[in-house]
Amino acid sequence: MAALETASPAVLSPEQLTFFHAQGYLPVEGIFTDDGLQPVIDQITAKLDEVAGEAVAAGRLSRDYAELDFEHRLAAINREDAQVASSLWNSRVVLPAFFELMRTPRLLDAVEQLVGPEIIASSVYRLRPKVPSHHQSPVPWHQDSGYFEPYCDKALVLTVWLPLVDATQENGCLWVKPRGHLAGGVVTHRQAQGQPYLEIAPDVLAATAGDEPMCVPIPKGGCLLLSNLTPHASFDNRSDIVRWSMDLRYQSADLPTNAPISRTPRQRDALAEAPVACYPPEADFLIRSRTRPHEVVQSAEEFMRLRREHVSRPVTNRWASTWD
Ligand SMILES: O=C(O)CCC(=O)C(=O)O
Repeated sequence: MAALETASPAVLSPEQLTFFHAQGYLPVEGIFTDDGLQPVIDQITAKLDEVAGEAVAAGRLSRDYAELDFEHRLAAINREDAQVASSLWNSRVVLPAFFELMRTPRLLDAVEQLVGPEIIASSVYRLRPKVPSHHQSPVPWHQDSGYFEPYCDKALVLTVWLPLVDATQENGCLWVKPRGHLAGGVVTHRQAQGQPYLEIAPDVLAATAGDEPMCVPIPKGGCLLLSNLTPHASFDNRSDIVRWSMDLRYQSADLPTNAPISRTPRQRDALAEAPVACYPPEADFLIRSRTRPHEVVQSAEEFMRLRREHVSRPVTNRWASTWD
């Protein structure tokens, strides 16, 4: 007798799902508990101890500001040395606590409602310490698919953007262009001047389908879900605290992926023309599965190993950017 499949609990209501598909974004409260976020904050703090200690030893920083709390410490450090924040930005930091965060059951239940039950954690997960007055803090308008392989433009690669402090308009919450994902694909991007980012030029953004851009504040414990075609940006942090956040991404295992998963001959044929992954530079992994349960990554050590040992491959350079 076939085993009865137990459905994962529905976290998103039918109204929330309709909103996401119609608007291209969805703010969701109460996905993460303080207990779930604290190990991430503790490990970031330990990493900050390390890099601040190095900056003090190198004479770039007068002291490590360890007496200040998570929200204020890096802001104070940054007033003396911008390199510390830069060293924590983006994919440079991979911590074991990220793994448990990425597989938070309530989050994966919500993700499953959007990408299906065979879930790949995309390689593109980022830590973002958005420090007041730091040159890397503003992120220009873009669609995440601008960075991915064109082959994956039409599929959903879901972004889960989550703040580790309350994200407000003052400290630099994300701005979205509602319904901009209905433009029909990826609009033209260009390399932003003097920044390691792609951007949609103002005239292209204005001509793109959708409504007036709006800021989406998210309280700690919540997240903002975005489609890979939804234009979004974030601007200066005008507060005196650091807007710490992470962005995680998930996709179906039916899409191209460099995660070491098995495929049926039919699945392989369907991907015969596909690139090696939607984002080949970094390592994807299987995070939830009913059909390949033994291939799901189960430990932070394995997650760290995949990241460390991955052989980077370039992504198609469709915007003629020159930073590679
Ligand atoms: O966190 C930010 O300020 C920008 C995040 C972003 O653009 C993204 O997750 O794609």
